[in-house]
Amino acid sequence: MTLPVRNRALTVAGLALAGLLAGAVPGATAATAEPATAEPAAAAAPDIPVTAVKQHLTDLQSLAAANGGNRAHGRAGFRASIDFVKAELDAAGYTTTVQQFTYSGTTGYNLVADLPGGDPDQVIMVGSHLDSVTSGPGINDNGSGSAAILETALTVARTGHQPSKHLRFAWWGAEELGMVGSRYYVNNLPPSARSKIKAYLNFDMIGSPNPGYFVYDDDPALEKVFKDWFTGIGVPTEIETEGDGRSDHASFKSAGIPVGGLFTGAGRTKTSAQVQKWGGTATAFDRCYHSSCDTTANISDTALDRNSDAIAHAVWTLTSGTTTPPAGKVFQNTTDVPVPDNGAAVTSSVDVIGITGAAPADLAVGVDIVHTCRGDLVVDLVAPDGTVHNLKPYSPSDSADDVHATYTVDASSQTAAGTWKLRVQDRARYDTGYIDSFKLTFP
Ligand code: DTR
Ligand code: CA
Ligand code: ZN
Ligand code: ZN
Repeated sequence: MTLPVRNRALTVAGLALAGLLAGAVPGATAATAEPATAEPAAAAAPDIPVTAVKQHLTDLQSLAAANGGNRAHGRAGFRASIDFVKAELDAAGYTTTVQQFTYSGTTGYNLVADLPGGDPDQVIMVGSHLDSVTSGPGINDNGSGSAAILETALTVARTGHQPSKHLRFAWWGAEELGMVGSRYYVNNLPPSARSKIKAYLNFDMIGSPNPGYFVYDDDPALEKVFKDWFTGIGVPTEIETEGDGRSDHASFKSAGIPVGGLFTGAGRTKTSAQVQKWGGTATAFDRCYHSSCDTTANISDTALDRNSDAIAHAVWTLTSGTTTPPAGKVFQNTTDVPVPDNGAAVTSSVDVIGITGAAPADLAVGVDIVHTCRGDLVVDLVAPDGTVHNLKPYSPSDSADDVHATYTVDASSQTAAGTWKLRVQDRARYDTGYIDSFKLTFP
């Protein structure tokens, strides 16, 4: 069935967050159908003093030392860490909740802290896992992220920052066992609460002693907030390629929530090109990863300071600005899928949850395919009920490369919730490529 399809090639800029960013970040390229309304720029975030962040690390290390040498799931050191962070936040006026779960027979905990106020229908979440491995105190992994977001939360309270959106922080349990705590949190969120979370920012290992500066590339709009900040301080960044699925942002991403974050590297070796870019040595970013030497001596103060300030910038930017709802709810799959040359069709899928009723008559279908001679390709959107919307026909005369487009599809006769698939088939020999990303944006 061929449908009227308008191919609007837009720069992919995280449409769902455009409404959050358009007025808040000067110069943000908000790729939306409507011109962004003029909004006051976000107030600049205050500096986060790295000395205060390091003091939290010292406190966490002391807690490990007093409780068997670690802060691991199920151990006394982890519960002591939860109690320590909770006490700081309670004193600062946050509404805190300790969520309990069980994993491998032992009790685990998540600490969630809400800043009173802000639009309850637009929640910006900031999280880090607080647990360590059993071999040591886990100061870079992940005291660094935990301490940085704690000091950011305390700075928000201390400065009396009143964000227009609701700000929520979380310290996860049992990440080292497979993102157990954050997955428990997301899975136990009612769909109505889940859909209110407009962004989740994850910080896991942000003070590595031989640091790289990596930005998660899962959501383009969130990626831009961080990249622009680092550009502003003259620090080059790279996209984070080691982490897909390897920290707590995966729990949120799999629920269709836009995610972003920062990372300074773990056990991998810094390349000579990266040494040229960032300094340091062509050795592991963190030679004490998951080791007993992951102590307060295993921290780059410069990296911890820069990343703490970048977190504050993102929090101020994303929670300020208009109270209008964001442009839409995005479901995206960025896993690369090779397209067999002149072969069987392949698919990339997204699970749409938290949206009831029919899909819209103007469903935005973002397609990114890297492929020489795109004319070889037939591209379809397959709805959960099997209905096929042809997005791009086989067009042998079109020898240009790649498909970077947003199609508008009338999907109003299909139900929104369910698994939607982008189906791609290469109908001619010799040119090859892969599906780079597939995105659905619901108004
Ligand atoms: N899994 C994390 C460390 C880690 C490895 N790669 C990434 C990428 C992005 C964030 C974290 C990580 C841990 O051991 O806690
Ligand atoms: Ca700072
Ligand atoms: Zn970690
Ligand atoms: Zn770890």
